Amino acid sequence: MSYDDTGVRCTMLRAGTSRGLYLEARDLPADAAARDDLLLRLMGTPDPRQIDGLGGATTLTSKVAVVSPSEDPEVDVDYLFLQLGVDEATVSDRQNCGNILAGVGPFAVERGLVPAAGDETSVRIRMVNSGSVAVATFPTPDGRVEYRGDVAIAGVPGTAAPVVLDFADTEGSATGALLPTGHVRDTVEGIEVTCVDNGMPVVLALAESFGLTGHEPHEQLAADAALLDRVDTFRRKAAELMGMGDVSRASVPKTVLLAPPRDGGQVSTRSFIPDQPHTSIGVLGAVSVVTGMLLPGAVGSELTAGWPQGTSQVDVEHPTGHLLVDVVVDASATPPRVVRSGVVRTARKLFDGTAYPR
Ligand code: NQM
Repeated sequence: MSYDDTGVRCTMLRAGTSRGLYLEARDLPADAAARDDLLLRLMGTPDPRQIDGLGGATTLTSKVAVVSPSEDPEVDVDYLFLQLGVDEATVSDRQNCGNILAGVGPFAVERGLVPAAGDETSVRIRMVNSGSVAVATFPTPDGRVEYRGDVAIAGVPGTAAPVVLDFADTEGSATGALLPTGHVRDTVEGIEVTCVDNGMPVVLALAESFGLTGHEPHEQLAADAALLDRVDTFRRKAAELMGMGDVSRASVPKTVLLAPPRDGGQVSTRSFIPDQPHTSIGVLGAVSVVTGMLLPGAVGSELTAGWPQGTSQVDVEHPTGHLLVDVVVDASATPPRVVRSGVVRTARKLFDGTAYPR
């Protein structure tokens, strides 16, 4: 079938601080190469402006969720995340996306893949990229998804209904281990790092190791070509230690630079995804950062000394505000174990209709 004439049924949602195209697997070609070609043409990739497609000229708005009913009785739907390039014709399934995940439950109810269950519906979602499961809970009064609400998240104007995400089995999502190098601390290019993967493989280093305060605005980091180059070389070397091989064309691992907080949070972060600075921070990226920091001896663990006792919520500062994550780690286990992780996001349906590839 040619999609050029018929187009393809597609929903666009803003989910967390990302925006994506949500499609049902049954509406797409079964062959992965044909599917990827169609998605690239829908998004308008490759083109730095994506002027002839639905992408928003950034990686955070060139994301796709492919959703299908699951054959596994333990979950409701399968969610495959695909990261499309902007100016390069790449489609990668090597990472999860916790922001796009926030739209999967509402999409599944909208499409009748999962029935609404009273005032609130919980959808069990398998993240196909890693095999791990998340439960998304959101309001569904009168059997319809309610996007309106009073929860504000940094990086998104206004307020919307909460989508609560609880993660399970995210340890080693892309690398097979919470500590992919086997150590809590390593040295890469003379810089002390902690490599950790609790949903997203990240390389943690102190911002001061890169001659930064860790409070620089996004625009300043984005304009610093020498820094971006250095971060990219650094993460490629770290990826080798993490057993990830050549990641020159992969969107993982991410680098996250840490600094003491300065806006009432518990840590300040500057993330690179993978070689451009993030305007905020990824969801699973932030979960992985906090997980790493909670391990004794890890880079950044010294910053946890003043963290309040009796709560597992951690306020992560990023260039455009705060992200609150909930992480419990059993650091006394060998190897350390994640007990719980979660986060609150919001989502909003932008359109539902037929999208035409170029
Ligand atoms: O870490 C960006 C985002 C992400 C990924 C990226 C994400 C996550 O902000 O779970 O959400 O790391 O490329 O959407």
